[in-house]
Amino acid sequence: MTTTDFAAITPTLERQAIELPSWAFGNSGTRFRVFTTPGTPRTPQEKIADAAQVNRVTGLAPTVALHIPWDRVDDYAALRAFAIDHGVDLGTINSNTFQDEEYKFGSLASTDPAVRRRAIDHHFDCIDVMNETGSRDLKIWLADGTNYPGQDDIRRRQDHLAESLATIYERLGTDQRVVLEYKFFEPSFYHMDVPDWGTSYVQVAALGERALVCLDTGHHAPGTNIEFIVAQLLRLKKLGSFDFNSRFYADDDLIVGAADPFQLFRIIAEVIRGGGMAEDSTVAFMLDQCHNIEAKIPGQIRSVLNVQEMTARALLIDRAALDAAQEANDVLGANAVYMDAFYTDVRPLLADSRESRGLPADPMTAFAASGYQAATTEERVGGTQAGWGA
Ligand code: PSV
Ligand code: MN
Repeated sequence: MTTTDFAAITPTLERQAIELPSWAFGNSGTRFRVFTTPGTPRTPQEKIADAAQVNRVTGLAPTVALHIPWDRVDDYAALRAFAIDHGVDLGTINSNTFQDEEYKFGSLASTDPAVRRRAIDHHFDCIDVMNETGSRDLKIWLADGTNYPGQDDIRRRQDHLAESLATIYERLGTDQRVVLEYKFFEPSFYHMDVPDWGTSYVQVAALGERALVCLDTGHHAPGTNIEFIVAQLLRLKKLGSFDFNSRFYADDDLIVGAADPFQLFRIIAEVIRGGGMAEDSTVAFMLDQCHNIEAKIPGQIRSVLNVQEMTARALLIDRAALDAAQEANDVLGANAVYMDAFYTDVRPLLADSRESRGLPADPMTAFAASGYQAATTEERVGGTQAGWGA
């Protein structure tokens, strides 16, 4: 790769924005143990302050997603002002209908009309929050489903879901969108009411233009060709957003690009091919991760850098050469063009480009040297550390 090649992809790289989830800064774990970390935020403000550190050293993460009720505050306009003061803004609002007793048998798809009403009202509350935070996207992920064959009527639940979503959609402002996330299993194991992109697509297509699919990279069966789903959703103009993370086995929520950087490259290559990184693209890129054993702020810094690195590599695919090889059915030639881009080490040029924008060449080292971690550890004494679920 020449510096001229790199200069050609710089405008796209400079536009790149990856939203951080507030919950990545709280404690998290498995059903075996949630380990705590000194200095973990206790409030939404402290989570936002930590997220702002990621943006300060990378310039890649200008917004923070909130989760309601985990990030409930009395004054959301004040929370937004706090965020802006720290150099970031608030982003997607995530609803939560999976932690109340009432939702044991589902929420928006529940058989019980009172439970559906409660879940719809919760989404209305989330839209009220969006109106105060200026958020564009409402993200819905549902734990709804069943554990046993015959437990409930699968077909009827789809109808309930459609009706509930339509009620929520109607309530959105004209510049607001809803993104519906799918997940193939867990916590329901026999069936999930939104298990796959097809179901999410069918449900959002019935709502209207401002209803789109959210693709969480960790929510597929092993071996699924996720880039194919990306291509199809972009083709259908229904790819709303990404929840990036990586997995070895299930919904591991590990650092994006850690388990399989080549898969991340292939996904981003397809995003670029489908116009998802064009200047007028409305596709939102977000992390949905938890840091169970590693330090959280560096974990998020590593994550956005992984996305940036694979984006740079994918942007370097020689499209003209690839097209020519594909048209000639030159199987190995086309594959070689694709792999050449994947094997390009973009790190030195990304470091230079960071420096030219007044950012540290090495964000991981810069954060470690900043003293922020030691200062917050000393400062954040007492109170209750935030966790996945609080
Ligand atoms: C649960 O699987 C989950 O990780 C979903 O991916 C949501 O996006 C996230 O929680 C936050 O609600
Ligand atoms: Mn997710």
